[in-house]
Order: sequence, then structure tokens, then C-alpha cells
Amino acid sequence: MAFLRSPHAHARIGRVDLASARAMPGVVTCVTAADLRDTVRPLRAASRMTGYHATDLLPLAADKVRYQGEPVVAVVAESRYVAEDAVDAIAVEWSPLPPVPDARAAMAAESPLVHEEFGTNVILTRAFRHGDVDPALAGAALVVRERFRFRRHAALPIENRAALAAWNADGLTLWSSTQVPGMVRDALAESLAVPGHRIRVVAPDVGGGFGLKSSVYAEEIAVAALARRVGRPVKWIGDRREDLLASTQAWDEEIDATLALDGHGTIRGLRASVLADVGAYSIVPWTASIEVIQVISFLPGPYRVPAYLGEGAGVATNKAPMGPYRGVGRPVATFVMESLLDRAARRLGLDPREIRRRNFITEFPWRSPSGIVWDSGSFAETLDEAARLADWDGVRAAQSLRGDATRRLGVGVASYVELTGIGSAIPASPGADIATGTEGATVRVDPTGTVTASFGLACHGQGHETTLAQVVADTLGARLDDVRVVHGDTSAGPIGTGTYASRSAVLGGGAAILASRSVREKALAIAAHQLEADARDIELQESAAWVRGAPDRRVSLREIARSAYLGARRLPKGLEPGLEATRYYDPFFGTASSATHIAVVEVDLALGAVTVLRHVVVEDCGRVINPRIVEGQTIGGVAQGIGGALLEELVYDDQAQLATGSLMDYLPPTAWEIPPIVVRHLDRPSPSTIGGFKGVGEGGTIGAPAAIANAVSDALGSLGVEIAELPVTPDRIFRLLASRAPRTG
Ligand code: MCN
Repeated sequence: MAFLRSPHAHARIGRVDLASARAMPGVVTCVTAADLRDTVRPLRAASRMTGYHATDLLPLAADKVRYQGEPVVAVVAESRYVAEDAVDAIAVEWSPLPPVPDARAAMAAESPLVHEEFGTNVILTRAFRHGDVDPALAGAALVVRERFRFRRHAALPIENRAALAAWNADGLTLWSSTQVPGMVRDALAESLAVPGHRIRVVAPDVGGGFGLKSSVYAEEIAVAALARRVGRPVKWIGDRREDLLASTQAWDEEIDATLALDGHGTIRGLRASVLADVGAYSIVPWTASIEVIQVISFLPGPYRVPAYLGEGAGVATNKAPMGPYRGVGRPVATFVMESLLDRAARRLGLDPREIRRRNFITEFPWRSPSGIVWDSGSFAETLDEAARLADWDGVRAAQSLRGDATRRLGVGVASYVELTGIGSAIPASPGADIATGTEGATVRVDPTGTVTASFGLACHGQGHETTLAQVVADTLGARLDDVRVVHGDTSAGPIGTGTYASRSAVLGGGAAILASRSVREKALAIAAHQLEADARDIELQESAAWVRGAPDRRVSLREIARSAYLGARRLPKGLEPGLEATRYYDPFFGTASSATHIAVVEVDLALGAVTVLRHVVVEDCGRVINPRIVEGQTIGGVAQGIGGALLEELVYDDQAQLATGSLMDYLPPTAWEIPPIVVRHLDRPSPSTIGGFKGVGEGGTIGAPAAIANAVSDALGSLGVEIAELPVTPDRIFRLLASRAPRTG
């Protein structure tokens, strides 16, 4: 399959002439939205947010296109080459409309509308209020204000999105490079009106997702609908241009923030107003609010903020839809809060570490101003250890030695707290009907004594095959090599949604522990029966059970399992045959992960270039299942954070045309830009999750941009430059320096 995608950001679709394309040898079918109207129902993401306007998710645009790259015609051919040639042979009569390229301008009364039927481009608003912020600001000894800007960003997984659909008499199998096979199955059942048990969605080895693959996409529905129509399997593999144009995008917010403090640097209040460019549609199932709500939810960070007002608005523009990206909202929230604190510290003559220490939350559980419950947090401890590892004082000494050199050193800190393993108490959006708060595990010992642990999760690089096997092996008492983890297949495991929001260790690990405990209990009962001992006296480890104190009286897990399936004669009286369990886990609120990042940078005043010399992360992700995997997760996240801080930006021009549609223009960091990254784990078990795990998959990306921005501000502080916009490219540094340079002549 190949798509004819809109070349326009905003246009009416007139006559579509498919005749030449259809006549080409090798073309199987060409369809428009009208051809699918009777067989595909639109999907809508529900929410009770005030002023929320849901938009339809359809496989192809009908009547009007709202962003460059939106699919309009689907072509199925014998090969992708033929399909692409056929796309070129299609003639569409476009009637271009004035584009809406800018969120602030889109709020003006005279702006063209992305969706005329709403009568506005503001498609959602949300606010969090706590205490009374006006008097807190009015009576403050110090008030710092800034307008921050975090530019639009691409998640850029190495593997582009792809989907392959095949129908047989039993129903549909869809292979998709998705993070959320469970959500895609449910969505396809609704959109194609097929019973859920007739749909199997498989996410095979997926080459990264970073949040981009955690939504339901038009292309997935299109391949399934077209495969049904033509009676043959249909495959679509997106190319990089399609990925940059038509996958969900991230960030793109402007934040007006005001922080009020007393003379000692204690926070009195925080006010923030966030304007988010959410693109053309509200995505399924997250709505268009996911990024902006997270920014205002998490802005107060790990600090005591007695009065808070956080307001967010999502504004539709003619760009690809906004979606979740590693960290969701928190990279932006952390950048804003940490930058405000550094500005306050500079005005008050305080050490950046000291202002943080004076404001950290120290009592737990703590209810944040947006209603999040922090169950724990190692804020001061991560800060002190990171400062030690980064040699903070050594950098300060080196700075004073360098004086006015043209290459300035800077050191920057960022601390954050992150809600991970989110349970059912925190809905993705008010009133949203998405089962993100629960996850299941099935643990089965087969008659050969090997263990299969299956999950509704869909690992795409996080190493669940290793870490969840560790959890099952440890809890059950099996050899690690005897445990196989199965995930990413809706027909092979319990009900689940997928892998996103740093939830798999907490929810998958929690469900795995519950299921493994059930299986272990039964295995102990069977072993006790076979060994003629009391179950309380049986040890079960490394796939063998023995009587405590009498290691010769032993049976293997294989022998226990065979008995379990051979039935009554081998089992204790009344015990049901079989050796497997399925359990679900809901951590209710979730648990708080935290970390401090410190970046040391060098800024070349002549080139405007920033080099990150070293980056330190000290993190508390609870009980660490696998230190090397946690380290890998953190380093990968920091690499993406460096990209967001210094390089990566999706640039749209004033016609809402993407100017960075290839990797010649959109610049992710390479090995050259990534310094040595030091990661230290604190290993402080969560008080509120089974197993004590806290999530870690996003943290690197949350802390790094803020720490780097603060380091650059530190390097340029004596020149009167403070960073308020990311990425801080050489071009932006030049402009900032030029605007501050003393005039001569
Ligand atoms: N882990 C651990 N000990 C802990 C916590 C976690 O050993 N205390 C392990 C887990 O068992 C898992 C890994 O660390 O193997 C990440 O766990 P977790 O924090 O639960 O996150 P998820 O597995 O739910 O992964 C989602 C998260 C997100 S939201 C994004 S975005 C992201 C990320 O993970 N995208 C990734 N990491 C990624 N890594 C790769 N390679 N590719 C992506 O697309």
C-alpha cells in the first residue's frame, strides 16, 4: 500500500481522478474516503474536559485536508514501486484554504478555522488551582517571570511505522509496529465492526517507539479495511518522510510562568499559562490534551508550592497531530520550573543547589497542587550525589580560572519527580475510557518444567524479555533460563494495553509477582505432597524443591508440573490440576520516580556552539530489577534530551509546510554530540508498589534538556544571557549574544 498524501496544509479536496492509476498494470485498487464510508466507522477519543472538541479518526481524509501529509487516497498494488507510481498518476483538484500555522495567531477571532464546525481553534482547556496565587505573588520579596518556548519535536524511532493486515475465515490478524496492540485491537473492533475475539494484533520486534507508536493510526485502519476489501494481505511500510510528516509530534508549547519567593528563596506561589500547538486532530485514545495537561500537572516538580494556578489551552493548527513522546509534558515542565529556580537563585545570590534544597518536599505521601500523590522521593539525596559525581565545585573553580575566555564553561542542574506506573486513580484525560491503570500477567509452568510468562505489554527496546523473566524467576523460584517472556500479541497473553508511560516494571512486574506467587504456592503444595512434608518446610529455588534441612529429599519443577497435569492421583486431595495463574495489578495512584541531572557544557562564543562535556544522572527508580538495563534506558533518554536541548526541531514555514522533512534537515544527535554519561542508581524501594519498583524509561529525557539549558545560562550568565527557548541552536545563541552585545560606534 502507498498513500497519496496532501501536499497542502489546508485545502478542500475536489474531484479525485483515479482512472489512470487504476488502469496501471499491477494496481489492485485505489480508494478514497468515500469508498470506505460504509465499512469503516470513525473513531473518537472521549474526554469530559471543558471546551473539548473531539475530532474523527478516519483512514483517509474526507472533503478537506488539515495538515501536509494527511492521507487522502490509498493505493494497493502488487509492489510498493507500482503503488508509488500509481500515486503519482492520481489527479486531485485541490482548493487551497488559508493555512493556520501558528497557535497564538490561531486564537484570534479573524483566524481561519481548522475545524469550522467548532467555531474556534481552541479545542481544549484545563486548569489546576491550589491555594490563592494572587496574594502569594503580590506579597513576595522576589518575583521571576519568563515566557518559555519549547519547539516542536519528532520522536524518530529507528524503525518507521508499519502495518500488515491479513484476513482469513477466522478474522483479522494485524501485525503492526505499535506499542499498544491491545488498544489497536479494541479500536479495530469498533471501527471495522468486527467482534474483538476475531481480531489478533501482533507487535513483533519493534525498532523503538518513544511514545510515537502509542496511538491508533489511520494507516493501521486503512490496511485492515483494504485487506478485507481486496481479499488479500496488504502491507504498508512508512518511509522516513512519512514518519516526519504524518506521525504524532511532540512539545511545541509556549509557557508564561511566574514564580514568587520570599527573601530566603522559599517558594510562595507559581502561576503558569501554557499555550500548546496541538496540530490538526485529537488523537485516539489520548485526545489532544496529553502533552499540555502533563505540563500543567507536573510544573510544581519536587517542590513545596503552597499556591498554584496552572492553565493550559490546546490550539488546533494545520500541522500533524500532537502526541505523547518520551517524558510527555515533563521535559517541558522541568525545563520551565528548573529555569525559574535558577533565575531566582541568581537574583538572590544563592547556589542553585541551595535554592532547591530549601524547597524540596520532604514529607510523604505528599499531594501535589494538581492532585498527584507522591509516595516517596529522594530529591536531596540525588542532588547531593549528582553534584559530587559531576565535581560541581571543581567546575566552579575552573570557571573562575577561565575568566573571559571565548569558550565559556557552565554547569546546570535539574531535579524532577515523575509519576510512573500510573494506576486507575489517574485517568489519562478526565472521563477517558482507557484501561491504562491495570495490566495482567499469565505465568504457566508446562509439563516439561519450563515457564512461559505472557503479558499484554509490548516491549519495543526496553528489555522486558530479560527484566520480567528475572521477576518471574525470582518470585516463582525458577531458573532464569527456564523462563520465557511473551508479549506484544493480543492472542497470546492476558488483556492489556501495551508499553508506554514507564509502566511495565510497575504494572507488568506487579502482575508477574502476583501470578508467580499463586503458581509458587501451588507448586509448594504439590512438592509437599510428593515429598511427604509440610508445604511450609519446602524450599523452591532454581527450578527445584526440597525439604528444608534435607536437600536430598527433592523434586524438580518439571516433576511438580507433570504431577499438576497428570491429575488427581498425583495431587493433594482437592487441588485443581494445572500449574498456571493469571493475575491483574492496579497500583492505584502509581509511584514517584525521581532524579537529578547535572550537565557540564562549554559554549563557544564565536561559533554559538554548545558542547556537553559530561552529564551525570543520579536516579531513584525504586528497587532496580536490572542495573544495566536501567543504565541503558537512562543513557538513551539523555541522548534524546540532548537532541531536544541543542539540535532537534520540526520547523514549519508560514504556509504550515514542513521544512525539516528529512534527516538532512532534522538533526538528531550522533555519537559526536553525546558525552560520557554517568548514571548512579539509589535503589530505594517504592513504598506503594508490589515489588518496590518505580518506572525509569522516560527519566533521561525529562531531566536532560533542563540541566543543559541551565548549564548554558550559567556559561553565559556574565553576558546577561538566560536561555528561555529550546533547542538552543547556534543560531539562537548568536541572536541572544547579539541582542546583548554592547553597541559600538
Ligand atoms: N527497570 C528495571 N528496574 C526498575 C525499573 C525499570 O530494571 N526499577 C527496567 C524494566 O524492567 C524495563 C525497563 O527498565 O525493562 C523500562 O521500564 P519502565 O520504566 O517500566 O518503562 P516501560 O518498560 O513501560 O517502557 C516505556 C518507556 C517509555 S514511556 C518510552 S517513551 C520509552 C522507554 O520506555 N521508549 C523506548 N524506553 C525505550 N527504550 C527503547 N529502546 N526504545 C523506546 O522506544
